[in-house]
Amino acid sequence: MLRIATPEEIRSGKVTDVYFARTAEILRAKGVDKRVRAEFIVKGFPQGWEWAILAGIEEAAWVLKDRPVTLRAFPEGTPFRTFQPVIEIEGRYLDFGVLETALLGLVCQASGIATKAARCKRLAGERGVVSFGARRMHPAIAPMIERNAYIGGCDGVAVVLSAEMLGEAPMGTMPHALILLMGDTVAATKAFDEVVEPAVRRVALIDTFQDEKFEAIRVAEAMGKKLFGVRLDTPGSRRGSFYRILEETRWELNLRGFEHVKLFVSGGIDEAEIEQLNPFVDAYGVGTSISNAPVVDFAMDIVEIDGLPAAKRGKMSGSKQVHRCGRCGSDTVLPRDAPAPACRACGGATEPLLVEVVRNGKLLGPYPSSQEVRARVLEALKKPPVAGGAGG
Ligand code: PCP
Repeated sequence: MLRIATPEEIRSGKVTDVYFARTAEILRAKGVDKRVRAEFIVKGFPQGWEWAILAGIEEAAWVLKDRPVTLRAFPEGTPFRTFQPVIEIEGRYLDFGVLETALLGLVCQASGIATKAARCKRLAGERGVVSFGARRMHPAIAPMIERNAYIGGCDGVAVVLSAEMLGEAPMGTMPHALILLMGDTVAATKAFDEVVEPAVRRVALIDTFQDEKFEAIRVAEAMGKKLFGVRLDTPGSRRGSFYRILEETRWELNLRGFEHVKLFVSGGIDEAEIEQLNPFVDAYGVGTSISNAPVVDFAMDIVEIDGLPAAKRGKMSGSKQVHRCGRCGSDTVLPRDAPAPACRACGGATEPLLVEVVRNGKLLGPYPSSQEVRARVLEALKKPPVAGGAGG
């Protein structure tokens, strides 16, 4: 058996920390049934990040669907900063409190993956970034991981089911297994070319048996214009300077007229490697660093009870709205019903970011496609996301 919760078990509130279940039991026994507003904020990002990309909203909305609650959130794929209420749930506590564990899990992990993908894509620029990390995580959540990698900015995902759910073609080259079983890099590449549909780009893996430079030349000479690229997944024990290996491979290919052959690298790629290898790389396969991205540490906190401001120590009470300047990206946090302000930093017009996604259990659609969310993220990445302060 697979030790996974079903979607219905999650929606029913069974994936909950027991103290929430006991809280509901106590409140029911004592007849305490109050309306609350609860907001999600982050006090600090992992690894010194200055912003994060909000993700997991679509799934959170699905979990809340059909409960008499209202969900307001920043649009999925919006960059945000610490101490900003990016999600607010309004309803009777007994109608959603037991879902806190599941809701936090959805947005914490999704936002971490989307943010890491966005950071990698931002550094890679026009170079490709493909999600290769499903193999590091439980397969039941591969589509979730790769969906968030994709909306964060990855150009494609490797897993067949993930790609199918995104409405994209899966992306991949060839594994070492193919070359080992065919016995030779050129033989494997030719077999790939003979068997796989022509729409798939021919990218030969060139680190299996011999030196990358000589394998690249050999496969380029054998394939000519048909060869789209070569992938270097050089083992760590052989890398020495990966930068120099790439530089040399590029040089030798160019010298022989194979300028068209792209260089694709994978294995242990993270932000630092992207920055370092960019001069020679056309596309990255990024695995663990995206699929195992640090989570964004959201907390869900009550800020209003029966219409009155109420919050624990260290939290600002009351329902809020976040107004983002369309010109400079600065944010101003105000009480929910305060009029929209001009930007405090530059005087520009602001837009409210918290919008209703679920109203009284009804999903307010249509929900943007993954492609639309990804486009929003890529647009935001063109300038430093959320340039201004959090306001408040
Ligand atoms: C790639 C590489 C890494 C995988 C992808 C992701 O696999 O070897 O192990 O890398 P990361 O998690 O370090 O970012 P392949 O080269 O396709 O591996 P193999 O052919 O050996 O299965």
